Amino acid sequence: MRKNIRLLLNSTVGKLPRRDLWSAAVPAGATDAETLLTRRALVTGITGQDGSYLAEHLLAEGYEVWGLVRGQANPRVRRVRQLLSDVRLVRGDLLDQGSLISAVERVQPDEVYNLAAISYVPMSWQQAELTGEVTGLGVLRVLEAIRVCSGISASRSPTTGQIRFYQASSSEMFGKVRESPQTEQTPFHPRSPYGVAKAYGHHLTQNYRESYGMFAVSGILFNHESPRRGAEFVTRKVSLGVAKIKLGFERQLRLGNLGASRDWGFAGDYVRAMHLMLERDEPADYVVGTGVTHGVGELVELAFKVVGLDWHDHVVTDAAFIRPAEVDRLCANPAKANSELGWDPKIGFEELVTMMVEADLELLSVSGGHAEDSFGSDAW
Ligand code: NAP
Ligand code: G4F
Repeated sequence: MRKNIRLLLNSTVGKLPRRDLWSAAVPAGATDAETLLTRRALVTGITGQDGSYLAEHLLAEGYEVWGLVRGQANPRVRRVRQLLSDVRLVRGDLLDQGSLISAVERVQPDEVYNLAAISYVPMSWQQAELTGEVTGLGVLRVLEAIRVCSGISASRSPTTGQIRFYQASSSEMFGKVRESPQTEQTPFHPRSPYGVAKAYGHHLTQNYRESYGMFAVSGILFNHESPRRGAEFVTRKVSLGVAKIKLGFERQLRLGNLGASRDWGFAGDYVRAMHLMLERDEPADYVVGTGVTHGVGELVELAFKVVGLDWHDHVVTDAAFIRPAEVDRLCANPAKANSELGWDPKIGFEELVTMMVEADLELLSVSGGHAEDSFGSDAW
């Protein structure tokens, strides 16, 4: 296991590639130049839920964190600047190969976390080609940027100083599940253009590892939520809906399939697993989830219970939210992450739902019922 070491280096090793410096022994008399080295991470998807938690985690671990941001006037960038003030920003878009090469060249990262995606499953039917471009081919473009900037080719293997790569794979790849619970070996049967695009990114990450010897890994993460979750996802839609009803701003909550089940965990726990994967001596893929599954109906019942209301009085099912093809039930077997990474989730389902409802009650009380900014009030 690598350590997050800070080395005091003299000028003779100051010219080595950054990654080599981590494994270099501190030479005698190393204190004279006193160059303090910090590991450097580039995070795509920094404006999203996971990007925010990962950035906080890496900063706390002593990293220099850079976030890739896109667009001419992306409103979420201002929020990142204000609230993750220690994160440095670099422009780039997963649709634009040149921008990714420039970003990797500029940042010279030790680690790249590719969290950027079109991540809302229903949107992937409405904009299937765009989803394929961003969520699928975007992975290829990030890997190519790393490969080109590192000078890796079929005939030139990476050195010990290579950039490590994390890909945000998804339990949506299991789709119509072949077995339960799902492990790293469970075959994929994706049920949406999003799931298909993620499966492409997953296989490509394995392929770059096998073809070029790159340290490239995928975390197959099951659903993870928080007060920073986008308002379009069911947990946040429910926590916001419950808070609005409790505070008298709304009377009804319209939902789709209450019969589906998910393995829901807390996003703050899951970003620790991402980092641990890049700390390993050998690259490998890991399933990350709690191993416990709950129905959407259960989620709804619990969230209303937190504020002392009966969900039957407020929830309406609406065919508009039913998907063309559904993933009925997901449940992780996180045994490998547990034994090899020493990873465990700390926050359970009840605590998570209560945290989200309470955060939205506070957010809406302060804002007078408005939640255009879909992030909750916890430090955002
Ligand atoms: P999220 O909140 O939806 O964030 C997605 C991020 O992708 C945003 O920062 C967005 O930036 C960025 N993005 C979208 N299109 C882009 C493009 N063309 N170029 C550059 N950036 C772009 O997602 P999340 O919940 O944090 O999830 C992070 C990753 O994990 C995603 O890849 C998701 O598919 C995957 N995942 C999530 C879960 C989960 O339960 N949360 C489970 C498994 C896997 P803008 O602000 O510019 O739009
Ligand atoms: O919260 P969801 O939209 O999440 P979904 O589709 O499971 O995808 C999330 O988790 C994946 C990991 O498995 C990620 F890869 C992906 O990026 C995303 O973060 O829906 C959960 C369930 C579904 O079965 C859906 O049909 O809730 C059901 N549902 C019922 N009513 C609803 C609604 N989902 C949404 N978004 N809105 C509803 O009104």
